[in-house]
Amino acid sequence: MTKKLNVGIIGRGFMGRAHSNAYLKVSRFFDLEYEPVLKCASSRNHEKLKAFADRWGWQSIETDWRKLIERDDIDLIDICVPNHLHCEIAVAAARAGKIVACEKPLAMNAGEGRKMVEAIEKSGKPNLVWFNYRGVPAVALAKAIVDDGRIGRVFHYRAKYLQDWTISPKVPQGGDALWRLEQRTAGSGVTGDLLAHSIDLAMWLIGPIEKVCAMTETFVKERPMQNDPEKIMPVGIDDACAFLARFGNGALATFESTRYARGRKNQHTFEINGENGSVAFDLESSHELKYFEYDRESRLRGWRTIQVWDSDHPYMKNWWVPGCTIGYEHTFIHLLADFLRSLATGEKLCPDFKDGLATQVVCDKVLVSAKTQQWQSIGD
Ligand code: SOE
Repeated sequence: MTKKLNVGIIGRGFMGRAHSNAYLKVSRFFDLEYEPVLKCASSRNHEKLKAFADRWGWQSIETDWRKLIERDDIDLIDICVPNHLHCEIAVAAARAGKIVACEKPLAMNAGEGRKMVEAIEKSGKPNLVWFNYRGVPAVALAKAIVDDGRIGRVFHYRAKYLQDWTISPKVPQGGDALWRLEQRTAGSGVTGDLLAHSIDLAMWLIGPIEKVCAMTETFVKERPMQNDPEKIMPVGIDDACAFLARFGNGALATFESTRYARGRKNQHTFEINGENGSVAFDLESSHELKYFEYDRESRLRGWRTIQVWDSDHPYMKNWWVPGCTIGYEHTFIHLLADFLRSLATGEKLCPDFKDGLATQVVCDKVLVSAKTQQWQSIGD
C-alpha cells in the first residue's frame, strides 16, 4: 500500500515547474512506498497561481504561504521562491512540523542557513536541498567510481559552471524572472547560484573543503530595474567568480563560474584526477562520463567515454530501453525518488539542510576572500 505524501509548493517559476514535474512523474517511474500528492500551490498573484495550478494539477491554491503552512492536510513544504524568502519560510514550516524541501542555495548566507538547520533539527523532520545535479546518472556513476576507490588517492578537482545570459547591460535586475541579478533577493551572483552546485558536487564526491582563495568581478555595474525600467541601480552581485581550494584530504581544486562566457548556456563540468585514474563530466553531454584507467596495458591505455544509458547505470533502469537518453528534468525526479525512499528507510540518500549549510559556508568564505584578497579557512 502506498502512503500519500501531501505536498504544498511555494513558488511557481522555473523551479516551481521543475519540481511540479518531478512530483507528477516520480511514482510513474519509480516503485516507492510514498506517493506525492500535488495538494496545494502558493504564490502571491492569484491569476498566475491559478493558471500554474491548473496546468500542473495542483488541487488547491493559497495566495499567502503562511496559510499553506498552517494547513493540517500538508505534510511537505517545498520552497521554490527567491533566496531571500527561504529562511523565513523554512523556519516557519519546520516549526509547524512539516517536512521541508528547499531550492538551492539553502539561504542568503551561512547565518540564515544555521537558523534553518537549527529549526529543522529541533523539529526532527526530514529535509532536502534540491542540488539536482547529484541526480545526473553520469554524476552518480562518477561518485560510485570514486567511492569504489578506482581512481585512488585524489590529487585534483577542476570545476567550471558557465553561462552567458547577462552579457547585455540592457538585461534588467529584479522582479519575478530576474531576481537572480538583484542582491537584495539573490544574496550573491554566480557564487550562490551556480558555484553552489559545483561546491556541493565537489564536497559530495571528494570531501570537505578546508580553505579558499577567490576573486570576483561585476562586469556590468548598473542595470535597470525590471519593474521600473527608468530606474537604473548599481549591481550588487558577482557576475563572475574564480577560486582556488584545498580539500581536507589534501587535494587541490580550481572552481570557475561566470554568466559572461559567450556561447555557454549551462556548461557545468568537473574533472577529478587520482593516482590510478581520472573521471570527467560535462553537462553539455550529460549522458557521458569520461574515464581514464591507469592500470591497463600501456599500449591500450586511454580515455574512454562511457555512455551512461544502460540499465545497470544509476537510475536508468527506471526509464526506457538502453540507449534512450534522458535529460535535465530527470535530475529532479531522481533526487525526489531518493528522498521518498529515504522517508521510508530512514537512510540519508540526499543533500539535506546540513549539506546546504556546508556549501553556504564555503560560498560565504569565497565572497569574503574575494573582498579581502586573503585565503579564508572554512572552519573559522
Ligand atoms: C541560473 O540561470 C540557473 O537557472 C540556476 O539557478 C540553476 O540552479 C541552474 O541549474 C541552471 O541555471
